[in-house]
Amino acid sequence: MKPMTKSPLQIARAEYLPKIPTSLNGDVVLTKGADTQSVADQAEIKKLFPQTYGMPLLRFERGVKKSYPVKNVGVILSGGQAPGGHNVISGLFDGLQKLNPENKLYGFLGGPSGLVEHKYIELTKQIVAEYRNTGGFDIIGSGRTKLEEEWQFDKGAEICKKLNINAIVIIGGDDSNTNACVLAEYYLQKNTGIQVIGCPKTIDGDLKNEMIETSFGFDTACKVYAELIGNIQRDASSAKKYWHFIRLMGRSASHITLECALQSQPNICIISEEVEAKNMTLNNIVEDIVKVIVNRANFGLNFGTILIPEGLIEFIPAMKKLIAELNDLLANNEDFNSLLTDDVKRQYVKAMLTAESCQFFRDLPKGIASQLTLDRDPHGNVQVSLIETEKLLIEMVAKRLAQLKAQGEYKGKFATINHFFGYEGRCAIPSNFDANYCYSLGYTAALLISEGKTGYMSSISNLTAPAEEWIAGGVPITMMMNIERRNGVMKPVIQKALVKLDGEPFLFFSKHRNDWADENSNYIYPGPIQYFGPSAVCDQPTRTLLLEKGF
Ligand code: FBP
Repeated sequence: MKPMTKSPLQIARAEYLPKIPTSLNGDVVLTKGADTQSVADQAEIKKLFPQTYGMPLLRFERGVKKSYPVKNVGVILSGGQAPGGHNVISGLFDGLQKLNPENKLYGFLGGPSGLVEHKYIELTKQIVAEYRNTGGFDIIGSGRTKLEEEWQFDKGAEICKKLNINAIVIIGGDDSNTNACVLAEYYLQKNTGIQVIGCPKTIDGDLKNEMIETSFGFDTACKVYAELIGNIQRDASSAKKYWHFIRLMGRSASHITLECALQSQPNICIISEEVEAKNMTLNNIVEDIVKVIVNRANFGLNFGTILIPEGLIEFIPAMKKLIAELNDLLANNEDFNSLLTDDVKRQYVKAMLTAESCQFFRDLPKGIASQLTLDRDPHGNVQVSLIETEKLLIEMVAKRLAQLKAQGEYKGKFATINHFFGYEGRCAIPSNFDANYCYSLGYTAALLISEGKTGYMSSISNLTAPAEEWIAGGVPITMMMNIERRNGVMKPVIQKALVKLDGEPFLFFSKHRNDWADENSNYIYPGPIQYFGPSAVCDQPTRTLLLEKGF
């Protein structure tokens, strides 16, 4: 037997032809909808974006043949990986080729810094072919450099001029698309002739609104995590000896955790947005968990699953205050950075905090306290993916159960295993949904560029219908904006979508969670993503999307 260079699935997947809306399957015509307004702070946003504010919604429909001007395009992958990024690029490449075979596509390397530092490659048919329907962002790499300063925009314009690039596509989350909008406005004001188009990416699922139904990657990542949770639940109910504390990625919003709960029906699932709304303390959360553990123990069930969103700690009021103080304290603090050991760092921090935060910091397990003082991300925020909240909860729950045992109120056994699922799903082979969605987003971006549009986000809607019935178009990015305080400064930004506590996905969950917590087994085992087979198995969108659309 020869060593393999590709798995059988990789080979089969390379041949997959993404499904696209029927309207894109031939010649198209662009129709304009109503003029738009930003979601809030209209007067301020209009003032900041005089050229791109208020543009109409756009939609592509079946039309007649038309010739399009030559366009050279540069594409950037920005931020964390999300399954389907390569298909956005394949769709963009194919769209550009179809609209005018002389069009060229360049990829800026390593994220937004590639544009500023003039690092790029030309994306050819052969290169793109290697990456069709694959996970990852390795075709050109990604990065978290923020594009927000004029000198960066000017450096970008310089390379675009040199390569004769007419448009830039930024594939990113809310922050990257905010920057795309600022860039579009700047290039228009400076008359550079460079268009900017955004594409909604992030596994976190928090870039969504009335017009953008979901961000790409959320579907695949949640399906991967839900499979793993289901497998753990089967193991838990077979071995009957462990409580599994499972932390799930998602930075601040709990969409991933909620979706995984809807798919797998764990015994306990914490939703950060609810914790904040109810003003819950860490102890309240621990008490809720303990109640379920004690009840199940009364039925002889000393096992179960608990889902924890990675952003949880930032939604607990006292922790939020502590983190805000730490963020300020650690921002460019040379003294702190020169300290050598964790112990010395903790002592230094304690001396600088307010009395209330200092007490809270002291009560935390040492490991967690140290993790809170780790390096911040480029936006100055704590890197929540590095904080092991699941271990914090295990420690606190164990303490409380020991007290109850001493009082004779708990007779069970508490053995635990902790997990963190994040990186396992970010580069997974995209599900059919994400493969089709991403390809359609890229293809639509090519159309928007060829139509001369700028400041738009590529949009595909009607996503709970079969792909053929999806609707392709463009949404002005200014429409999604409002003014928010970021790092102490009021800024125009795309509104981040948190879990809505009056939204159908959360309401469904809260209606059923008590049944999932009790002594009867209600686990669901979603199994691995299926790429080939019946549509009911292979093409289902997320439960979140289905519930939001009234299914
Ligand atoms: P994006 O918002 O850039 O898509 O990234 C999302 C995410 O996967 C979060 O869920 C997670 O907290 C973060 O990236 C981790 O980032 P990194 O891998 O850079 O540490």
